Order: sequence, then structure tokens, then C-alpha cells
Amino acid sequence: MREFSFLHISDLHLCEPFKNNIYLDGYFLREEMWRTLQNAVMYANDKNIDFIFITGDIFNKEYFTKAHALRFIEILKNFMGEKIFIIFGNHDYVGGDNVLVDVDIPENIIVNFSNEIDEFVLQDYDLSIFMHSWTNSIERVPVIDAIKFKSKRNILLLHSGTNVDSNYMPVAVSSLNRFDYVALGHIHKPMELSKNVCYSGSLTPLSIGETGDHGGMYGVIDEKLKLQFVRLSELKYIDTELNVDGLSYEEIIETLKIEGGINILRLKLKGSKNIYINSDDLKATLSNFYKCVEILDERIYTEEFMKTHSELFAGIVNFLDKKNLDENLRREVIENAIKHLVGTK
Ligand SMILES: [Mn+2]
Repeated sequence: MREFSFLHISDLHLCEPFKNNIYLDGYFLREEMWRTLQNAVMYANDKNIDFIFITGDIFNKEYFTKAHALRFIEILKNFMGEKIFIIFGNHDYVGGDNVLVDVDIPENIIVNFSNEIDEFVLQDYDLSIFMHSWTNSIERVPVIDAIKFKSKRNILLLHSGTNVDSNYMPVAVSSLNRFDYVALGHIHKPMELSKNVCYSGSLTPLSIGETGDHGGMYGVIDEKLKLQFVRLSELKYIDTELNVDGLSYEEIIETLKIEGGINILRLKLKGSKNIYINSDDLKATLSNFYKCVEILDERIYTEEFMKTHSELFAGIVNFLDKKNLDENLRREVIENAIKHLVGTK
């Protein structure tokens, strides 16, 4: 049987407004998503991939115009493999104002506009691609068990919450296992539900909630499936904690250093607050490695520290009480006193 390869990508969310992203500018992020799609197509060409599967939530309907639809198609036209298969999800469902309906689509791009399961047969490969799209903001669960296989190899493209997010057209994973591969969209974290049923995750991460590498699933099928996650997005959110006890300033930087890519860091400092760390300095140093840095100092003073300095603190507090300072100023004086007491890193 003829071997073939595919790249499964999903949840592109093109034209997302990013109103709540505190780290990066919306325009930058939207352009980054287009760039990542270009990366995906280039990767597919480099690897001589035969098929690309795109499993829904390709765009935000509210902001995705016909001009964007043309830009989308222009990028896909660079694909040198056999065919691209596209389904729609709950964000870009077919009913209403899905602008892809009004655009000329090249012959090698197969777009599924139906919520009935459609089959596309590729005889040369003894392969059937089954597709299902959302045509409404709420979609009923398709009957998958009734599908009869004509081809030797069968792939299903679905945008479903399965058992992970059961509010979104949950399909039982048990009815998916007989396919050679099931390309799932909806969940933004890359995830293998079983060895042949996978979420590729969102192509580009959308928020600090979507940490880690993002990209797609690269698969090769001859008799068996060989599958591998590939990173395609330069953008990466890192949400991490660091216990700084016993670490020098240099060691903290060394631990958090990162090379390459566009990285966004949210760092929670943990441990004891006995040592003063200037978070503005730390942020400035880390900005050499990250496009954006947020530092949350969650360290606390240890009991031992409080005990050792209790008399002194009591003295300071007593003194400030007499001065009748406002709360913010009072806190500032105490923080400064502590800073001088414990020394700096
Ligand atoms: Mn999505």
C-alpha cells in the first residue's frame, strides 16, 4: 500500500481580537498567527507531506472578513502536496456569516460545509477522509458508528469536546478507535486521547493559559501510524514558579534563561522573603530573554525571621503609630526598613 503523510493543525483562531491579553499587542499577535500558518505550510512542503488537515476554529467569525478569507487561501495555495482538508468548529460554524462560503477555493483544497458526515475517497491511496463541520453554534453529535468503511485506510476530521469538554458535541472515544487516525479540533492543548485519536492543539497559543509548545501533529501511515508532535509556533507562554531560597541573583537568571522563539514569562517568586529582590531589576534582566515578563512576588517572611526581628519591628510600628501616617506610607516605611535590615541580592 502506498505510504502517505499528513500534517494536522487546528484552532488557528485567526483575527482574534485579544482584548484581554495583557502581555502583547493584539495586532502583533494576529500577525503572529498568520506567520505560524505560513510556517505550517512551509514545514509541510519541506517534509513532502501529502495532506494537511485543519480541524476547525480557523477564525473568529466576527472579525474575519472576505479579505482575510482570501489571505487564508493565498497562504494555503503555497502547499505543494496533494490536498488540504478543512472542517469548521463552534467559532467558525458554517451557518450565517462564514465568509469562506463566498470565496473561490482551489481544487486541491477540500472544504467541508456540512454537518452530515462526508466522505472523500482518494483511490490512489486506498484512503477515505471523513469530515464533519459545525453548521450552528450548537451542534448535535453525529452518528459515527454507522460509518461503513470502503477504503482500507480511514481518517476522520472532527471538532469535538469528546470526553475532555463534554459541552461541545461530545463524541465517545470508543467509537473513534477503529479509524487509522482521528484529527480532533477544539481542545487547545496538544493531546493524544489514544494512539490514533489526537488533538493537535491550537496552532498558536492564545493566552497565558496555553503554555508550552504549540504546533501540529505530523503523521505517516503505511500499515501502521507513526505520529509526532511538531512545534510550529514561535510564540510560547511560560507560567512558572521559582523557589529562590538559596539562589543568588545570577543563579535565578541562569535558571530562567531561554534561547530562541518569542517567549512570554509569568514568574511567581516563592520561598522566604528574608532577602530583598528588586523585581524591577529582575524584570529588566529577564527581558533580555523574554518578549514580556510579569513577576508576582509571592514570597513570605519566615517565622524565624519575624521572631529574630520582632523587637525591632515592634519598635518601628510603635514609632509609626505615633506619627499617624496614612496606610500606604506606613507600609512603605516598613518595607524599606526590612530592605535595609536584610540586605539585597
Ligand atoms: Mn478553539
